Amino acid sequence: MRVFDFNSAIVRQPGRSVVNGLRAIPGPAPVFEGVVAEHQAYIAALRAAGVQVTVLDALEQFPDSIFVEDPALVFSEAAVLLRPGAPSRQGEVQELAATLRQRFPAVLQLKEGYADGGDILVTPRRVLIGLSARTDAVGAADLQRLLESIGLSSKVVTVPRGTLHLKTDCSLVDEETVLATPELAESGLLEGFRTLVVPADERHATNALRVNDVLFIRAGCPRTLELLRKHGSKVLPLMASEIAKIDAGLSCMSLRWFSAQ
Ligand code: CIR
Repeated sequence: MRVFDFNSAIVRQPGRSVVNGLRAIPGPAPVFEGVVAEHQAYIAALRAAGVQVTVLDALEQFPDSIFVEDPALVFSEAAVLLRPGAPSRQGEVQELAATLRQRFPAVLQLKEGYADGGDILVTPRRVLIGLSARTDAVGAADLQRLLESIGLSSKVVTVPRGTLHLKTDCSLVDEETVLATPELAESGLLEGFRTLVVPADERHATNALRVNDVLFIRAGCPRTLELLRKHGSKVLPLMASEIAKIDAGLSCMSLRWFSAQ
């Protein structure tokens, strides 16, 4: 089974508070109805790709809770409750716990430090854990220990300064290939992978999402689309301009896994 073979996913409806989601640089707030439209199209794309999607209710008290990828990490054999680095997001973990306990044979829990799911890139060889403003060395070490307990090897890398998450700057395209920003491609961090480098003016295209045979990418990135098509990827452009106003992309809106049950 490939690391991007999925038949199950969890997403969470955006609350009206999503317009107050965290962002690194001040700017216009997203329009709620626009976020809802992007989210609905995303769910439809997951379903069309063959994934059964569980849609959780909105949580108004957590503006960023639509980004379910950050408080947890899931594999077929276990889920891991993480410790998000942003104080306003830490309560999202408990809001996911019961749903994960119903669906996974084991639910592990990060005990110390901080780690966001956006900093974790699962590749066929190993799991890459990015150190960032949200994931620290203590959290990364604790996560490595938990991953080892379920038979997964991992490597800790350092995300370029100013990048929110590791996966803000890269995504797995296929078993051997990663889509990356010029800086990440040059950093040596993706050693062993073929890199497809997005043009500098389309760097927001790097947070793509491979689901079974389809690669979801940000709409409005024509040169990246061409690059990926030339590479042989089956690409599905999806709108993400509203969620991008709160620093989000395509991977962050779901937790995905292959359930043998
Ligand atoms: C945050 O800053 O936490 C949210 N506004 C965006 C989270 C995006 N998550 C992700 O890419 N995994």
